[in-house]
Amino acid sequence: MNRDNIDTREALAAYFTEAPSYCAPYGNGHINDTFLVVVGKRYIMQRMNTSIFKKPVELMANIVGVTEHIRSKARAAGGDVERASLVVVQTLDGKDFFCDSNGCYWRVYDFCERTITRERVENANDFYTCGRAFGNFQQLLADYPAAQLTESIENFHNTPWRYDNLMKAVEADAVGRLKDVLPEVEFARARCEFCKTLENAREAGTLPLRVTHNDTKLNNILFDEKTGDPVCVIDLDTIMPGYSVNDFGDSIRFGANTAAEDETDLSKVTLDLDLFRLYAKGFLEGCNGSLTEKELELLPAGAMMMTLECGMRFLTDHLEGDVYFRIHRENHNLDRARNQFALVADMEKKLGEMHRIIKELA
Ligand code: ADP
Ligand code: GN1
Ligand code: MG
Repeated sequence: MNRDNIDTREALAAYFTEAPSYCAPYGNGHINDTFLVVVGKRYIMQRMNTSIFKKPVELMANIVGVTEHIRSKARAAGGDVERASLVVVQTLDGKDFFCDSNGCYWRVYDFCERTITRERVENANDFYTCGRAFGNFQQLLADYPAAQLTESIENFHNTPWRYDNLMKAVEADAVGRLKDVLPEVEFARARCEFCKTLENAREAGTLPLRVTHNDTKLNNILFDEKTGDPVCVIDLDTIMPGYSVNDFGDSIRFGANTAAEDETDLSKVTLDLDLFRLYAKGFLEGCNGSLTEKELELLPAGAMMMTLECGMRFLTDHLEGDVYFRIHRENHNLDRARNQFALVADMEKKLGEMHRIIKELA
């Protein structure tokens, strides 16, 4: 649904006694319906995507727990407590979320002031600091009790499961689009074995599960508008036990692509190895020596895995009629899938180079 047509009135009344002076769609997330609301000060109001996040109550408990954990660490370190993590605003009757009469779940965060979001890496150094921030984020959560977290999306980064899902969508061909995407399906099929790399390592006991962010896109980090330093990691919906190499990999997928995620001129899509190096340097520093030998060895695979998996998810959604990711034009998910597969192909060529960089940095 177009965000302009979403009825925000009930939710606004649940949170504010006054009418807002401003309320409009905001940001470029693919999943939730995000609004910027001004009632005296600025807020981010989101209608949670409950067809994707099926347990919104537990999800909000995850977010409250994790944000408080991060804030207490910022407090102990004498950091910028106010902006260290998202601040969940309560409803007028003291709840962390609101369910409207249509069964839609809403939440409100304080707007993290004096920050900006970036859709692309504009300055190489920003990507280094972004790596540090995501590496450090993982460190901050290293002692978070994983048993207290509800898995917000099952099998989220289970790549073999994503592969099987793609094959089911191929089989069903629900909206008749298969005929136009046969080369893309073949591309995925040829990498069926590779999809199992991380799950195999996990089963062999060599790859540890950690509490990870799982959606480490550049636009899920807020940068200080003056200094450019990362201030706050956002989009905490997918914090779950996961693999460090996937958090590393998803940032590379999005930020070290020389083109935007949906660029249709595939000649522009390549892996920027300088950006790869900068992010890796920051991430390793942020992780502060906590990664095992095996994790270090699998960082390049993590980058390829997240890119291939994301491509397969876009392709699946295209075949299923665009029911998951928000699209802005016809064939948008197909464009995204082709783009991700082009990046995988380039990463495959640069795999040796990626390994050399990691070895050098570690
Ligand atoms: P999605 O899951 O749809 O990606 P996000 O939670 O990432 O939703 O929010 C979408 C965008 O809204 C972000 O990329 C960012 O630009 C902006 N945003 C979200 N929360 C805040 C906040 N607390 N302060 C400022 N901007 C925010
Ligand atoms: C979605 O929510 P957003 O836009 O930050 C998706 C990620 C994908 C990404 C691709 C919950 O991220 O997994 O990698 O799009 N989030 C969810 O851009 O599915
Ligand atoms: Mg987001």
